[in-house]
Amino acid sequence: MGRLIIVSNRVPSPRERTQPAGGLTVGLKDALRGGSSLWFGWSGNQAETDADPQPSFDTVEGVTYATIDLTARQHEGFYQNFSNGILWPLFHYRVGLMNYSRRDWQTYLEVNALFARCLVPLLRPDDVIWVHDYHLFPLGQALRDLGVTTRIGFFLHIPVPPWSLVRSMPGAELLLEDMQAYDLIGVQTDEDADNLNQAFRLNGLEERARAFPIGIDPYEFRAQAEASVLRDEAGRLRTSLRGAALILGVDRLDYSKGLPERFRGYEALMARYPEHRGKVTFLQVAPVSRGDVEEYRLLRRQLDELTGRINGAYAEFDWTPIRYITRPIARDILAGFYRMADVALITPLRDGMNLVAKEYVAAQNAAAPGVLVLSHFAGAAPEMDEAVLVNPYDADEIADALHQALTMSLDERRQRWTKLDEDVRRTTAGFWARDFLRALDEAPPVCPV
Ligand code: GDG
Repeated sequence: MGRLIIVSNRVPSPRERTQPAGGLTVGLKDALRGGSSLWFGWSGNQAETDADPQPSFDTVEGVTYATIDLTARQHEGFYQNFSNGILWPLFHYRVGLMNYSRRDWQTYLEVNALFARCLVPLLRPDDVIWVHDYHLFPLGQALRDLGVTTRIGFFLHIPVPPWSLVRSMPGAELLLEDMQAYDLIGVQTDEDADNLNQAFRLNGLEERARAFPIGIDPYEFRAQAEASVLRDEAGRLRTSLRGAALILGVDRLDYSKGLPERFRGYEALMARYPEHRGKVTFLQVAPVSRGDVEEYRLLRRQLDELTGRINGAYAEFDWTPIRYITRPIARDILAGFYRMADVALITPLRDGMNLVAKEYVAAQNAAAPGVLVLSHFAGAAPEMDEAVLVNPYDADEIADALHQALTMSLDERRQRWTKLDEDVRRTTAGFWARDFLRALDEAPPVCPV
């Protein structure tokens, strides 16, 4: 059997155990364990010259991690400007936030070609290649241009809007054409697959997209949550709540996560359901990401203001409605907070999947589970219709959902949670990776042997 080659922009550092494990890392853990395999991507470090970098290698538990450095110019054009400043907002339906520039498009293509040139010498003829995410749309074609004929699959972790919106980006047709180099394209939901296939069709291209919803490792997360509620930090949180119900939000500080809308929803709960004042605390953990980008600075200012306004209006001398933290919290502490939370409030305006929703379900105590309030626009929503689903743009709907969750009977909570938990345990990260790789193996090859 050939090796599995994973390519992603960032490569998880195999020796840094404290790093939070995303769905990608967890899902691939199983797939990578099988035999010898290689994970290729950017090191996170800066190269000094424009000459092609030499990959650095590190092998841990049978997996070889090969990484290359990028220059400051490449990093800025490819990663910050094109990937995060153009593709990220566009694919999250926020075309107004897209800052398009042709120069960044050129750098994006240049770095994808560089990835291909550095990867090709490491490949063997029977390898299977799996490319991840929007940073690397053109990589498959760049590899084919260098003569790679093995199977290449692609998985997109973010949503896909309809073609009428995607085409606002100059050159979108070219991206689609490049994607024809992949034997199979995985996306998170049926809606994403329909949108991408429609885009292919309207451009006279072959439909290659299928939904493979990503999952978590629920057993590992549950164990972590069970251990974590026994820690000192969980005890301190419990004591500080003084009997108040806990509503928890956990998101990277990103405009796709609907944080200002969520805070306004909580504000509407305070205003319209005064019986909850003093009896509930909303804890929002939102570690700062991409802090050097203007849109993210604005978002942070908006949240600072909203938190101040809501706390100023409703706090008592011995109670604060919102606790808002912009630093990350270690995973083995956070897992216990999930288990303690009576309600998880997860209301992205758009999200590829949203693993926090699945982690919350996995962390619950079966005897007294909490309630998941989830946005219709999370990729997780179609699978999780036992959650209380909300339109995140409607503050009053969020308030009603919170009231419903806070007053829900134990019977109903258990019924809803049992179904959610069954699903989370069935569609794990390991299942996702195996399912995709099997489909890739069976897909009609772009380069028949
Ligand atoms: C992309 C797509 C898709 C968050 N805060 C802390 C922390 N986290 C952890 C969570 C969870 C992960 O980060 C976030 O996962 P998401 O799925 O919510 O979001 P993205 O990072 O945007 O990921 C997304 C995903 O890819 C997989 O395909 O679901 O839609 O955007 O695991 O627990 N972890 C720690 N401290 C924090 O403060 N330790």
